[in-house]
Amino acid sequence: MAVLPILTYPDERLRKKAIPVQDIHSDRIRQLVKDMAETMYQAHGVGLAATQVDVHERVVVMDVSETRDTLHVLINPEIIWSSEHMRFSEEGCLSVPDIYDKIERAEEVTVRALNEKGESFELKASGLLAVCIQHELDHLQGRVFFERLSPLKRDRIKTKILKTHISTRRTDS
Ligand code: K1U
Ligand code: ZN
Repeated sequence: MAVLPILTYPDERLRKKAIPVQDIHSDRIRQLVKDMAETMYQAHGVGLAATQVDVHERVVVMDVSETRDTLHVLINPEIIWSSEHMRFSEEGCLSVPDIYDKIERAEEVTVRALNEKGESFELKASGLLAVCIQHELDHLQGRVFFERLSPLKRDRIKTKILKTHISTRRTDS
């Protein structure tokens, strides 16, 4: 297994739209899932989308358990139902370090996906798991969480990140 480098905003590769996995039973996908899980656990995240490790196929791993022993693997996930009821909750992102804000999302969702064995399953989620599913599926669409904020808030965050990005690049050279 390997810990993979996580892309950070404003890397343009985070904007790429992921395509469905075709070769679900391949060693490549089996290894990708293992490496993504290791990367997520090592980064202390509750989720990770393949986009974040520069693989533009529809693969997500998640574990919102306190004991860190309940891994969910979602291949070719699609949200098939969202509650009308919305809820704000605090989000962060491994690809957008040090930025946190309250994002409004559906309180409950049902996702349909394939597991590592290629079997189809449905998962109805609420709470942190529902937030995580929506956050990760946004990544697969090339979207990061703060782009769901108002244009004013989004621009403030972008400016803050770009300032840090430019000053870090200056001190690197
Ligand atoms: O995709 C990512 O960048 C991972 C991200 C997913 C996330 C899920 C739900 C809410 C916010 C973000 C994280 O894992 S952020 C870090 C984290 O460990 C965490 C976030 C919320 C609650 C508990 C932990
Ligand atoms: Zn994220």
